Amino acid sequence: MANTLVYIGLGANLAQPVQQLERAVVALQSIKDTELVQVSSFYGSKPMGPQDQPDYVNAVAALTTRLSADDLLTELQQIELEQGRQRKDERWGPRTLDLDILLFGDEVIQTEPLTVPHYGMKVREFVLYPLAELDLNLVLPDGTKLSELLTTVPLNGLSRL
Ligand code: ROI
Repeated sequence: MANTLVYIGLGANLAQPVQQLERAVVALQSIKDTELVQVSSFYGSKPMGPQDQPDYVNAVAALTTRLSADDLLTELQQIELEQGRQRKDERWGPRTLDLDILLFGDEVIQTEPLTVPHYGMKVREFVLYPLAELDLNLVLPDGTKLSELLTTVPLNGLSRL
């Protein structure tokens, strides 16, 4: 399979989130048939969803992979589980580690486990600003420019750590 450029969103708000993300970055480097290309700064962000949970630490990583999107998802879920993620997590509740496939090349995927581009990415400051650090000229599969999204999505307290 050819190499695909993939963007992954990283998020954590429990059990020392900065360390969770640092550990996750190391784990990303050991995924088979995959190379870590770039990691954004880490950002502090206000919780989207229920407010009675700690602030998040978020980042975005770029990978190239020869895996399929499904196989990459399996690898990412394995890393989440190794870092104590409880799969029964309430929807939009706190988590030790969340790894989301934001973009998988320019593919549009709508299967049971996987929606790519990530359904929330266009409105989430904690995705868009770290992504812009990696490639401000990024264009989504539907033609939307990242630089345009940034003008419509405020920082909402997002801060580079
Ligand atoms: N809020 C922030 N700030 N960062 C996240 O990564 C994040 N992830 C989630 C929900 C619960 C929607 N809120 C979040 O899954």
